[in-house]
Amino acid sequence: MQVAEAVGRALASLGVDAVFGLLGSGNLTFTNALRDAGVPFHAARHEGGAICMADGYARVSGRLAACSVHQGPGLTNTITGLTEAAKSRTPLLVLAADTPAAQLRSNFRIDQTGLVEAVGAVAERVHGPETAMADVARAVRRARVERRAVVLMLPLDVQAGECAGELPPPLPELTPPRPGSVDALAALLAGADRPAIVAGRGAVLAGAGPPLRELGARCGAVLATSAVANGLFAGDPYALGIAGGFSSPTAARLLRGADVVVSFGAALNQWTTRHGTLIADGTRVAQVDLDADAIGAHRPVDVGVVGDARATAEALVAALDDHSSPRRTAALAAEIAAGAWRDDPYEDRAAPGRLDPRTLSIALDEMLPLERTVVVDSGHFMGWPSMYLRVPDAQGFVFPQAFQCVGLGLGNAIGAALARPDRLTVAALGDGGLLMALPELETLGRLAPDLLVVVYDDAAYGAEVHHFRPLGQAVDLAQFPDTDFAALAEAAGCRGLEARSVADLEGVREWLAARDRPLVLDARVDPDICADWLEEAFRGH
Ligand SMILES: Cc1ncc(C[n+]2csc(CCOP(=O)(O)OP(=O)(O)O)c2C)c(N)n1
Ligand SMILES: [Mg+2]
Repeated sequence: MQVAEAVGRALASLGVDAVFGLLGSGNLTFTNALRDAGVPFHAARHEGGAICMADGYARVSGRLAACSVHQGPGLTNTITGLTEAAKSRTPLLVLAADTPAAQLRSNFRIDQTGLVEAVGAVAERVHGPETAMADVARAVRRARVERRAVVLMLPLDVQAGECAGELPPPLPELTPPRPGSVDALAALLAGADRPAIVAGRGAVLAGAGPPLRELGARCGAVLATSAVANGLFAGDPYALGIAGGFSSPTAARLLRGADVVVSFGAALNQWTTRHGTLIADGTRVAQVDLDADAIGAHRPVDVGVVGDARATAEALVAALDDHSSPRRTAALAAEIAAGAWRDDPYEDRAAPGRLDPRTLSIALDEMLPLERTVVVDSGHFMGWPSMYLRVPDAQGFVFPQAFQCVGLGLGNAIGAALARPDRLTVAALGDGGLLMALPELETLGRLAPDLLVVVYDDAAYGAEVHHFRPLGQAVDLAQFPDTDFAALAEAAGCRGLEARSVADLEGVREWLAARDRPLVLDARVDPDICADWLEEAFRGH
């Protein structure tokens, strides 16, 4: 059998669940083989969109997604989204054709390995017909076990070779190293008066939600997440939501009041701690992470445990008394329940013909079904959907911000929507972010997943305007004439709706009843309303 075909079949049998990509001569044969083996292929219009779709699909489904690209430019077009996936530790595969080693003068030739390693992805390769199946198995295993974005290079001459197509026998399942001892951490929690647990992406990837909830009950902790892990503790009466710039005043106060803070798979970086201000002086801090070098990287910690978040949480549950802690009182639960963002009073400051982004977000939160996946792009607007749109669980929130890159939201949302067709996907984008991802508007119209795009449209790179205007700098280079997103949407086969008032949002309600095509809601927000968290975020610059 041809290597290309055998590779496609092998990837399907190793659990690749969906493939996103853009076809060229170098990746057509193995992609066809994958499709023939029953793995659905979704065509993007730019490889930069395809990689984001694979990322969003993987984040929401927890299954292995792949992105199939042509050699050379097909791969370079993925690099920004690949960087995000690598930094976010999304387990995924990029299947990249590659120029034959001997074709020194090919136009397509670049150092593909050097390129992807430079952005933190793992470079793997199908070395030859004899090793092809072992090479594929190794790439899949590294993506899964190491939780990494792996790029599997497939040189054209190797793809054209012949091989038997038999996979090596499966390796045993790996269990992450169990922490040698959690005694010090268990003692710290047992002795705490007001502990707080902060869970991050490592906890989501490990599936640590249930044991962390139980641990919280046993030690009496309040529960919070970093922004990327939003939703992990949804529904728990002692869950504060997001720790960091997006924390509600109540959440921030309770976090500052903690005497012990334990992070599970969260970096405790400037965002999660608001430049350290959410952790009061004298608070004892512990950190659990799979990577030793993540522990203490952003701030000093008193106790460090190298271990998987779920395994460590389970070990701690076993080490603590098997009854709920009296530290969790009804009064505390009531205080938390009353302290969500949506109950925080604010003054609607929108100019006529414009929406206050808070009013917009709250109205949408009430209108949209709770079974939803919220995907948030990067920009000044990004706090509003993160703070005001409730999510049902951690899979219901996609926050591709590890590279702090604008423009990844639409692709992530399309991938997320395909992974969870049972939920409405809500893509919260800025006008700048949507225009950056514009090729995928065609993909959105063509694939027509159950998806609502909300454009927080200030006709500007608002983050830059709000950052630099107060400093007395000219900001006109970051401001633009209005874009008619509703018309663009209709042209691409979606529905389009412009909203300048809460009354205009009735159109969303009408769309919800039909939901026949994706809707792009061009929400004309007041460009002069600046988010409080932004000032905080810029303090580090
Ligand atoms: C790829 C990329 N280019 C530039 C930036 C710098 N940047 C950060 S936010 C932002 C503005 C994004 O505009 P928009 O999507 O409209 O959101 P807004 O800030 O207006 O809410 C820019 C240009 C970035 N983070 N990523
Ligand atoms: Mg904008």
